[in-house]
Amino acid sequence: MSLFYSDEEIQRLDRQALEALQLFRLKRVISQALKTPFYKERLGSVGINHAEDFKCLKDMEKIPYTTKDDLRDTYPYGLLAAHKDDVVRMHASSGTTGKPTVIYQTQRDLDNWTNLTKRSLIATGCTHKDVFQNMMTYGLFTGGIGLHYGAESLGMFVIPASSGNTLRQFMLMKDFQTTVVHATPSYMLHLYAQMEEMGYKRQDFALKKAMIGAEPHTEEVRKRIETLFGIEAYNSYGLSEMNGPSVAFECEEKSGMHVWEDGYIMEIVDEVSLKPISDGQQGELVLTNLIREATPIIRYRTKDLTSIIPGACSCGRTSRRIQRIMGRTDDMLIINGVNVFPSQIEEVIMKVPEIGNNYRILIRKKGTLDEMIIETEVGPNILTDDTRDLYKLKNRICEELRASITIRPQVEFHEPGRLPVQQGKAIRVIDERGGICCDLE
Ligand code: DLL
Repeated sequence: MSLFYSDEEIQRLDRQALEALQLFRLKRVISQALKTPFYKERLGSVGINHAEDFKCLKDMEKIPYTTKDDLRDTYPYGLLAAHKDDVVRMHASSGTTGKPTVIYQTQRDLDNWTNLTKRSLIATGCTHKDVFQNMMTYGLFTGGIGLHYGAESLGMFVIPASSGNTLRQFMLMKDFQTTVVHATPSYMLHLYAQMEEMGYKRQDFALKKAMIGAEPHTEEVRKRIETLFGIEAYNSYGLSEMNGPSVAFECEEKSGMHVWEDGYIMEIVDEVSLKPISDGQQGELVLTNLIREATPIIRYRTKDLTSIIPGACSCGRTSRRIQRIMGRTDDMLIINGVNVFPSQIEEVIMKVPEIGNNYRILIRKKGTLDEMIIETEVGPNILTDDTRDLYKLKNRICEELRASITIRPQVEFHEPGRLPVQQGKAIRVIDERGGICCDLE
């Protein structure tokens, strides 16, 4: 069986051919991994001392998981499997506590990643005729640089605007007639909220598409972005440990994100028992990078919760799709014993037309009990400042939240622009119970 395919062919391989390719690449990753003391010990503990000891994909199940702590414990060079002279770049996680998790890439690794980011942009219908304004942060974070090279390689006109400076973003969008933007969903909503105040209107722009990712967001937020700007928005998923963006991306069908399975092996496991679960069931996504030699990472526990969408996509690509990430195992809130994911709250409030584009969830102790306050900005659709009407609206939202999450939080309204906005990933949850501020990354 040939293992050399064009990029078009590789996205449409049947399962048998795809798995043969995955096995071939995985053996290569294992022989790289065995060059590091960490994996030599880990893989050795399950009898894998040479790549040849690994016979079939099913053998994966024997290999222990790799966690973020493993990456931190081996900082800085413990997982480097290439010669340092062959490394051309590093990236690091955006974590706010402890040591960063560092990933190294050789030129070949970067080329492989660029191929996937280019493929992702093509899957959303982008072409070399598009003007691509990249509003993701450039730097150690992978969002900016990651898609930058894919866009250039596709021949797009790239504006490396990076994040922040909203006024300049508008100017660039107008003067260069940007057709595609890349931003976090929260920044897209912030952009819209600022547009009028900064002297711009939708008609000034030629925008057609937005690539949105790097943070959890609901279908309601996507719809908002699409409606407000009159564009199509595509969900993009990735993490620095697996390179960055373009682990999974929506195609033009927008019915789940295709995991580029020639580049990554995905498993979905029960987040408690860590046993594999069947398609359609929600669990933790575990990923193995098949296309990186400098930093091999096998069976990485992402902590991201999703499920595999059964069946084929009508676009014809055979790489399987996952549902949008509904949260992380570590961002589940426990409020007076009830489990709540921030995405459940977003889903409810973003459906309310009177609610603006920014919100946050505050949790604190009141006596011995937990108290949850949802702070939202009001939007331009609010037709009243009559306190009775506002009270009724709050009440309605509280009831809808209770129906969804079974607890009744307080809701507080703020003037547009009052709640803080982050340049990178949105901080939606302020948990004051332990004085910890947890972001939604
Ligand atoms: O956020 C890489 C990226 C950049 C993805 C630009 C997409 C676009 P990290 O900073 O390492 O990498 O954060 C990774 O962010 O484990 C998820 O929890 C979250 N995340 C990323 N994309 C999505 C998404 C980049 N589309 C962590 N939906 C991941 C939900 C996302 N969560």
